[in-house]
Amino acid sequence: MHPILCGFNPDPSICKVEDTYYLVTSTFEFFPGLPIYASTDLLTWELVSHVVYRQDQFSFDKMGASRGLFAPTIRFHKGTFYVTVCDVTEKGNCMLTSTNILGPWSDPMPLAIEGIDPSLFFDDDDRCYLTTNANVDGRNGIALVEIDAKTGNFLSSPISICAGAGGRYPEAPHLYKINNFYYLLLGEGGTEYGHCVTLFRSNSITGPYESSPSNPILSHRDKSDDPFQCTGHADVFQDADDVWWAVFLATRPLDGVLLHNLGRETFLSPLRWDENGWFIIEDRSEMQLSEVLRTRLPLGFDDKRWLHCRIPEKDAFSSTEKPGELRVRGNGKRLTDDKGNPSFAGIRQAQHNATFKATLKVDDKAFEAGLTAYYNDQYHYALVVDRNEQGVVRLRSEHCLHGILYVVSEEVLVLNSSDLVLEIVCDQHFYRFFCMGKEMTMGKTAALCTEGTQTMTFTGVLLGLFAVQGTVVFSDVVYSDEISLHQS
Ligand code: 6LW
Repeated sequence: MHPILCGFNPDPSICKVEDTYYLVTSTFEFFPGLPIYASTDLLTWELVSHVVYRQDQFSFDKMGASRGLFAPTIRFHKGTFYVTVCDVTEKGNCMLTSTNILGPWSDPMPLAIEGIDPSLFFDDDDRCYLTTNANVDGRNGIALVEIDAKTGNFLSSPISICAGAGGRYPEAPHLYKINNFYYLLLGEGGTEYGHCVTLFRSNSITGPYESSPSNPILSHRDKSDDPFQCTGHADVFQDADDVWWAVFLATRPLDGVLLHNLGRETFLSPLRWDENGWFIIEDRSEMQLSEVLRTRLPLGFDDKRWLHCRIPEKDAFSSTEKPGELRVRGNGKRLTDDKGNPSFAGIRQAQHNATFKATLKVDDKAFEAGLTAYYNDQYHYALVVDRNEQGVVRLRSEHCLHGILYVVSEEVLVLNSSDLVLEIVCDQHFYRFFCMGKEMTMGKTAALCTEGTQTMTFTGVLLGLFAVQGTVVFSDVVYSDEISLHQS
């Protein structure tokens, strides 16, 4: 197994159309939502579009940290792409469709059942079934219901088909029909260190489902020394040579400690079938990375990888006449806001060793703007440049931990140039912030890890830029990362 989408890319789901694989992952409160990655070789992935890119598809404004859009599933049937997802903040389970992977995507159509992780399965007779984690008649587990694929309307009553193999939170159900068996794949054990993948099968879609003798068919819950942890939430598929694979999520914790800051990432591993028609997910941890996984590119502002916290105000980000320059307008909203739309844009931190650099132009108007290592509104570090009405420019280091904002340092800047080069350098131990090559502050990497957050969170660190007040121009933005040797 090895990562194919590094950094915050959890809950992968995949489908193949002709020669191309399409993969979607969860994005929670971040916008645009539900990225679609495309590949023809399973190693090289390009972010080609997003399922959620319009203001009117979901109400992002009230999506708190790690709420919003959970666990999409992508399927293709007879010319149409279907993405099912749960908006845990407002709309619940719903479905979006498009005949073109690049869109336009429909508005969400409601799927009238509570629970999370909705997934579609099209049977040989074209009937469409929804499976989801749900509580039906007091039985918690996986529910099945036939739906009208055009509208999402239910054509039957939901029934409970599986309670899992004994782990807590049976979820992430995916149904497949292979050699006349219906196979049901689940995530169980919670998305943390007890996470696993389990498998069931039946001759009939409605069950009874028999548990695989090999369950769990993938788990690192007893492998605390493995560099990859929390393996679970899988989707399986067949490649052009009829070889079966799984995509699933896993984490890469910091060296020697079960803490992870990069979020849950997407991994790939082949299936191994046995003579009784059961499969497991091959479990050999390796870092097989193509060069393209590593990013050392200056970032254009039309790069699809930029993420915002909720939907930014119209015109918060605009290009200037000069290529490579971005104008960012602050609206008074801060990185600490748990609602609304701070003027923030970030890139997934994809490796433990990474840098993010940008030049901020200090002109003669008041503003407040800077760079941030942002886990969420309650956990982030920032280097803030603040110019007041009198023209005094201050440089401030902020640490926000457990929702408490500390100003760690503040000093008046004597400017030799109007172009301030700001940089974040990350490793396993620290996020270090630099201004014109001088180190200004550092924060512990361990403090921006999922395990330390006081509410349950599911995301990963983004490295980015922001403006709070005034309008500023950023240029020469570069993100780069490096694989540490022990994993190559
Ligand atoms: C998602 C569930 C899970 O809904 O985590 O690991 C939840 N699995 O399937 C949030 O990503």
